[in-house]
Amino acid sequence: MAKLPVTEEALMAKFGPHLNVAPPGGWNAGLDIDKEVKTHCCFCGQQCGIVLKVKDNEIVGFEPWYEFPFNEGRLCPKGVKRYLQGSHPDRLLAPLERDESASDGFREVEWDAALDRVVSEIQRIQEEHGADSFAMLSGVSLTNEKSYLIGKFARLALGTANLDYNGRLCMASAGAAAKKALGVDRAPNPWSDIPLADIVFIAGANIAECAPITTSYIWRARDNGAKLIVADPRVTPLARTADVFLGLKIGTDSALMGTILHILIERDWLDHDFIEQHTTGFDAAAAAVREYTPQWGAEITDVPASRIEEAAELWGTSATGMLLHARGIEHHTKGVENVLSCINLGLATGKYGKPGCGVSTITGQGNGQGGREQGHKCDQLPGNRDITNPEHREYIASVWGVDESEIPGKGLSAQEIMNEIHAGNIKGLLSICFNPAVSLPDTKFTAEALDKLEFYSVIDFFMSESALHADIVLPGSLHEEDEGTVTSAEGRVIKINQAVSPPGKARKDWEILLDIAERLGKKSLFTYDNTEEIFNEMRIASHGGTADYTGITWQRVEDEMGMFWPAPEIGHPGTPRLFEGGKFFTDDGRARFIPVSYRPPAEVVDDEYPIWLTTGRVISQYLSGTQTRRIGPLVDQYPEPLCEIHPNLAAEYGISDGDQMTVTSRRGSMTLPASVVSTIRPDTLFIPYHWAGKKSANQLTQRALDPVSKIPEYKVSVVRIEKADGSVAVTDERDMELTDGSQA
Ligand SMILES: Nc1nc2c(c(=O)[nH]1)N[C@H]1C(S)=C(S)[C@@H](COP(=O)(O)OP(=O)(O)OC[C@H]3O[C@@H](n4cnc5c(=O)[nH]c(N)nc54)[C@H](O)[C@@H]3O)O[C@H]1N2
Ligand SMILES: Nc1nc2c(c(=O)[nH]1)N[C@H]1C(S)=C(S)[C@@H](COP(=O)(O)OP(=O)(O)OC[C@H]3O[C@@H](n4cnc5c(=O)[nH]c(N)nc54)[C@H](O)[C@@H]3O)O[C@H]1N2
Ligand code: SF4
Ligand SMILES: [Mo]
Repeated sequence: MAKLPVTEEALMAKFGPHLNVAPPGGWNAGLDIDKEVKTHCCFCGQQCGIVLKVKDNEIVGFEPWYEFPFNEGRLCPKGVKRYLQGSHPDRLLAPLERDESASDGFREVEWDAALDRVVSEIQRIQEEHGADSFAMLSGVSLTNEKSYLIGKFARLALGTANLDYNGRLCMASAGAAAKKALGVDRAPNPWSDIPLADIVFIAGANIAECAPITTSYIWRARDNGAKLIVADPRVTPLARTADVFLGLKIGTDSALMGTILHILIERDWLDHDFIEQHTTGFDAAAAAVREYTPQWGAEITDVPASRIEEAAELWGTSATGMLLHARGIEHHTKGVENVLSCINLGLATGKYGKPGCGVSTITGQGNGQGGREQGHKCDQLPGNRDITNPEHREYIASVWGVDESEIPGKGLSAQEIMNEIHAGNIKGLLSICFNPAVSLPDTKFTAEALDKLEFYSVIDFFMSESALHADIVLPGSLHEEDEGTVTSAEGRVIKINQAVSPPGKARKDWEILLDIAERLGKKSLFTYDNTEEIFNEMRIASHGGTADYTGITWQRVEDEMGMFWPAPEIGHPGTPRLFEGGKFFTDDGRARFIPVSYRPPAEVVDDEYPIWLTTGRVISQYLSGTQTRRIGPLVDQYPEPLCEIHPNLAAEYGISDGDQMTVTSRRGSMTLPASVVSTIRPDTLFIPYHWAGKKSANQLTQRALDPVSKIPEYKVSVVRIEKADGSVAVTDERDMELTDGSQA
């Protein structure tokens, strides 16, 4: 049964996205303000410091926060415009219940009625189909406190094993690889080490657009004489300045890194002392790349052999170096192997535990780091503990005051949950801070799955595309409407401060969860009066785990403008640089080389689908776009998805810049304007994924998963293309009515 009772147009007219172009009260609002609040940007994992200006419980502007050490006042376009999401006309102000007879599909209900319905549906479904038939999905734009609370809530209040989070789509490959090889999942070095590196190697990361403030660290390294290597199928803004650009074929990173390891071994650009004293498994890793000659590497990756040799020489002969990678190498069915192949390069040359060294993922979401430690992953308990480990379970059970047997076992990962919903085995879902209708691969499949749910409830502050499928929508809190901590890409725990209170009948996310827990009869396990109490319990729960927050207090985080975990006891200074003295977090203290052999992606080009497609981001839009597609100046900067295509390929199909083109994969088809650029490989297209419906790149992507991290292969699909006639009807959000925000 399709659940949307009314037309897309009616829903959009009511719920947007509409655009906000000015603060409440107009542009003069900032002159006379009530207070300034030092906090952090609500978007990416850089977590730049920012000062929000508040008047009459509305955010009316911002100032740079120059003292905050990470960004020293700098902000990217999203940070500059973030304040326009507060007081937005689309803000959800009351609980909504699906109503087939309402013209826009939903009617407002009181909190009691909404929560009673949620709880009665949870109980009905679990009684009929078992506890695990009700699943929960969460997200890491949420604070550490909320992440921890959700892990406990799902296991003890819902009693389900099936809890997972949107980091599964993001850092899961990097995390799995780092834990395997190094015993811990965190950036090894703080960003202040980047300017100390002699070589900076960027693999599959569009730093200037997706981690914009990191760019300034790389400029500082350049000023100090560092060389730059970039591996990317596109000449990204930073790649334009690289000493060595490796414009590889998508899906071939482990072949590239394996070839570099082969060359390091052949030329003896190795740190033998480090390998001997601090690692195991070198011989097996070396054996795996024995045949990976530069010629072989060139054939697989389509990068000239001499250029791979140049990269190997720069990396192998530099005393210090940092390799920074992101989703470009991680969003693959071999995402974990790709990351391991990078870690092997760091270990082989001894680039760990020292200033200016380290192989590091660039964490994506705002709390992508902290959120992946506090136990809302399907296989995890707080402190980055393992839910299948009996000792770990016993410890967390003692903190929670329950019997170990009351904690469910390992559940399904995010995409697997959606697969089981589609198969009819999971019947109910509560999601918070996750927009699977846009962000999961194969959107047609996801929409079908959401419509099969017997009951679906969403906690969000805007009507996300997923929420349009919900039975009950609960208005939660924006970043600036609550306080708590997040942990930035560097591993720095920082404080989010509340600037305004939730408007209308909207409530803080954690209070909503506490109310549901109470109605499920679990009040005694969730007795927090404020989020600091949740944090303090989380510190105890993390004690003895790898992500140990014991010595981190809210007060110290504020006073010191952030603290790096681990801080295993009170008074501990925190740990900005991991692995000093070559001590890793594995049982024997040694890092593990893991052998990596190249294998092709899940889909490869053929006669029917002869062109590679990759997907990713642009600077002015953020993730599934629920927030940034509502902010006028950001939409102006990049209003709709464009398909990047090389001039040679475009010419082959008679496509000119701006022409509509149709891109078709085995999953679906979309028509969008071509952006003819010479900065992309001639055999590959790139489409940013921040839009919904007919503009969603995930109409084309596939559900193939990495067997270990369960991350989808967003970065490799195969497609065919054709020029479309110019008159394709697509709902264009820019046509929506503009507002100056004063109507909110
Ligand atoms: N503006 C903006 N910034 C963001 C976000 C956002 O949505 N918008 N999201 C945040 C989040 S959650 C994340 S995860 C990060 C993501 O940050 P990034 O990973 O840097 O961003 P992506 O655009 O997903 O992909 C990065 C690069 O991978 C390249 N690539 C594609 N396929 C391959 C391949 O097979 N091999 C290699 N080596 N490269 C490949 C693409 O060309 C692209 O330049 O950004 C964070 N910051
Ligand atoms: N094709 C393709 N698809 C991709 C990717 C790609 O590169 N290509 N990248 C993947 C990656 S790396 C990521 S991280 C995912 C992201 O995918 P999602 O996590 O689904 O994207 P978000 O836009 O962050 O969705 C979060 C939802 O939570 C809401 N929200 C944000 N903050 C809060 C909060 O504090 N409280 C509450 N209650 N709600 C909140 C937002 O309004 C939004 O509706 O997308 C993935 N999808
Ligand atoms: S770099 Fe990230 S955290 Fe900093 S302003 Fe931009 S989006 Fe916000
Ligand atoms: Mo991400």
